Amino acid sequence: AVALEDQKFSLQEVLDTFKLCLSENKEVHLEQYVAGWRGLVRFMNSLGSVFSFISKDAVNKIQILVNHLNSETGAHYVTIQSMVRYELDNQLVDLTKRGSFPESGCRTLLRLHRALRWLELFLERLRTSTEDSKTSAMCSEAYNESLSQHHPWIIRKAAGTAFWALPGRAQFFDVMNVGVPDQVVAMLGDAMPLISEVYQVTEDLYAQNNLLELP
Ligand code: 1PZ
Repeated sequence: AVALEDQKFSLQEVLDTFKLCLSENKEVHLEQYVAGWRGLVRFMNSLGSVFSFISKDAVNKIQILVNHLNSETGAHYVTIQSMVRYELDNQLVDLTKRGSFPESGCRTLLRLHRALRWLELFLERLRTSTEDSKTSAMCSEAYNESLSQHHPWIIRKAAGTAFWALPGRAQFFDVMNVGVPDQVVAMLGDAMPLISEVYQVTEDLYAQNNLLELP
C-alpha cells in the first residue's frame, strides 16, 4: 500500500475543504478550516524543504487549534464564532500585550487568517497570470500587500529568500495536479470566491470584536 503522504493529491481537494467550513448561516467550522490548512501545508511541503520553516509555524498553529478542539472545552470551539464568544466572555485572550494566553484560539487563528489573505492574493495573481509570469514575483507581491505588514524584518527577509526557490509557473501548475493550465485557471475561478468569503466572514467577525491586532 502507498502511504497517504506519497499519494498525489490535487490542490482542488484542498480548496474544496474550505468550501465545507462555511455553513449556511455563515458560521466557519473550525475542524474543516483546520483541515483546509493541513492540505495547504501538505501542498507547501511538496514544493521543497526551503519552505519547511514556514510550514512548521503553520503546523504549530494548526496543532494549537486542534488541541482546543480536543480539550474538555472543545464544544466551544466548533465554530470560529463560538470560539470568539467563549474566549472573550471568559477572558481567555491577551488583548493588548502577550501574557497569560499565548495560545488563545483567537490570536492563533488570526495568524492563519492573515496568511489566508496572502493565499487569496497569490492565487488570484496566479489565476490571471500569463506564461511568462514569475511565481516568485507574484508570491512576494501578494506577501508585501498582506502578511508582511505583520512580520518583523527578519521574517520578511527569510520569507523573501524562500520565494526565490518557488518552482516556475508551469511546474507550479503541475504540482497543483489539477490538469492543463486552462483547467487550473477554471478551478481557481471556482475556488477563489469561497476562499474570499471565508476570509471576509472571519475578518468581519474579528473587526466587530476588535481582535485584528491581537498580540
Ligand atoms: C507557496 C509558497 C509559500 C509561501 C508562503 C507565504 C507566507 C510566508 C510566511 C512566512 C512566515 C514564516 C514563519 C513564522 C512566522 C510567525 O512569526 C508568524 C506570526 O506568528 P507569531 O510569531 O505571532 O506566533 N506566523 C504567521 O504569520 C503564520 C504563517 C503561516 C504561513 C502559512 C503559509 C501557507 C502557504 C500555503 C501554500 C499554498
